[in-house]
Amino acid sequence: MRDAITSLIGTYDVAGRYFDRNAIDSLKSYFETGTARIQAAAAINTNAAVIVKRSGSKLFEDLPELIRPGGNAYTTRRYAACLRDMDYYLRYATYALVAGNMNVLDERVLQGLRETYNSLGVPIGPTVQGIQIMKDIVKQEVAAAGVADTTFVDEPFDYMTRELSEQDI
Ligand SMILES: CCC1=C(C)/C(=C/C2=NC(=C\c3[nH]c(/C=C4\NC(=O)[C@H](C)[C@H]4CC)c(C)c3CCC(=O)O)/C(CCC(=O)O)=C2C)NC1=O
Repeated sequence: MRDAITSLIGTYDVAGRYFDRNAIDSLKSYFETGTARIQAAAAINTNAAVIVKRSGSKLFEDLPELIRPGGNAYTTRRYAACLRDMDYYLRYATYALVAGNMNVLDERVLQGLRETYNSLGVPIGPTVQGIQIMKDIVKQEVAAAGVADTTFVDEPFDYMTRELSEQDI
């Protein structure tokens, strides 16, 4: 699992080089955004259960067929599995935000996920929609916690969306 620092060191070490201007700039930006990333993590931790619940409710409101007979989240067990997945996405997005690097998402969340979903008939489009709904709710919470620019919060959610949506050719 890598974070912003270890991944930078890895890159420069492979080349046997000292940090150059680019490296210093990205280190600067990592440390400058540190407080905001930690504030975001704190806001998410405090509100995680509510964020998951609200994201699920909004998703099922937008796509009610998911929880009707024949829908993938129909039955209590599958409804709960869906919300549990949303909770995974939120928790790992928080780790990625703190790490300043998306590698944890590849290693712990996305590897083999599309195949699992396809084999269980879990629809990718609605899952992606759920992740995007959650992103918006998280950004509201982070803004409410006093973080002025919440743009950086997009990255892990957009990353998961992109990786999940990508089609094998
Ligand atoms: C930490 C990394 C990690 C992830 C991401 C993960 C996902 C994951 N979601 C699963 C199932 C599932 N995932 C969903 C999710 C949904 N169905 C919908 O209609 C919605 C669109 C969506 C919720 C947004 C459902 C309903 C199941 C159960 C499917 C079934 O068993 O028929 C399964 C199959 C095994 C199980 O049921 O536990 C896995 C592995 N597991 C992991 O360990």
